[in-house]
Amino acid sequence: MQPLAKALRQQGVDPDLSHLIDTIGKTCKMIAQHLIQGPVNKLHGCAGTLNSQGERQKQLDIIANDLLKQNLLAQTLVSGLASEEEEHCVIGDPKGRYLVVFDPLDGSSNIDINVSVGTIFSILCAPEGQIDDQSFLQRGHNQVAAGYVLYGPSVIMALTTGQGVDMYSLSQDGNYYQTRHQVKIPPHTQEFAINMSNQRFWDTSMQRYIAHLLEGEQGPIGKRFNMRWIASMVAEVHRILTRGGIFMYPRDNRDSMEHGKLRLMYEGNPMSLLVEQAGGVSSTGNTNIVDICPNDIHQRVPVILGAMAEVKRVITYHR
Ligand code: AHM
Ligand code: MG
Repeated sequence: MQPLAKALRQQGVDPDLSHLIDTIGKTCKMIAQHLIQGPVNKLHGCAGTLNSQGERQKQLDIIANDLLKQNLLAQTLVSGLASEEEEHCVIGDPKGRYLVVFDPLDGSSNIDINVSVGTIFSILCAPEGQIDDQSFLQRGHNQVAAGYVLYGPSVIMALTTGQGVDMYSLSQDGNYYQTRHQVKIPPHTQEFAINMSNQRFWDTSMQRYIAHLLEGEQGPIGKRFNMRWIASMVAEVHRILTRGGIFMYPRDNRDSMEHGKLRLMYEGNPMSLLVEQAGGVSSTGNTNIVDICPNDIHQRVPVILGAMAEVKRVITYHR
């Protein structure tokens, strides 16, 4: 099995970019240790603070954010970073080539029940001049690398540098080894993921699509579907990259949900690049997510991603 650094070298990835990915991998190893020690070190539960979007922060959200911030800002390669847990971008080295965007601990409502969570990251090239929030407002197509680290029974990094998707598992020797190469999402699926408790809030296109799925063999789609909902996007996308499926977090008519729940920069874009690089599709229902020109670093977006044929079917319901 190839270690991460060697695999990236063989793919011809820019050594600076590899170094940055390595730094993220090492930081995620530290985050994994904090997660393992969480109950013993009394790190479960809320921190008693809200993030800039008014969401309750968990203690481990803050620890993961601080570790990523500290380790990335120590790299002269990083000219700035944006995090789901920070109101504005944080400025790094003025000569740095890269911007790093991350959700330090996605699915953190799962921490206290010991269910999988993950770190999602996206790397962009830094534009010329002074870095501010505007510098990060680049389309998902611009990402030079994107991935996640899933903290489950194993710690696994899924990564794309625009040459397909590979997976690396953290070994007890402290290194990540390539355990899957050129992952592909089957175009057809019989497994969907959506939070069904929000059904009454969805728009009519989503209501109709899910109603038809639930009709199974007798319905217009003509096949039976299984459902999963982990409430941890990293775990859902990992399942889809591993055995296929479709994941949906649509917009709905509740207050503040008119653009969905998930964030374009921290969740939508990196996951969409991974899915597209694995042969899947990622859409809002109307637009490819990586085509969206962001207008705010914390912008939200409806997300429908996974098996190509199934996502295309959802798009036809939106028309
Ligand atoms: P978070 O970034 O605050 O953890 O929220 C994102 C998470 C996703 O991982 C997951 O798909 C979704 O929220 C679950 O939401 P819900 O609890 O509404 O089903
Ligand atoms: Mg998140």
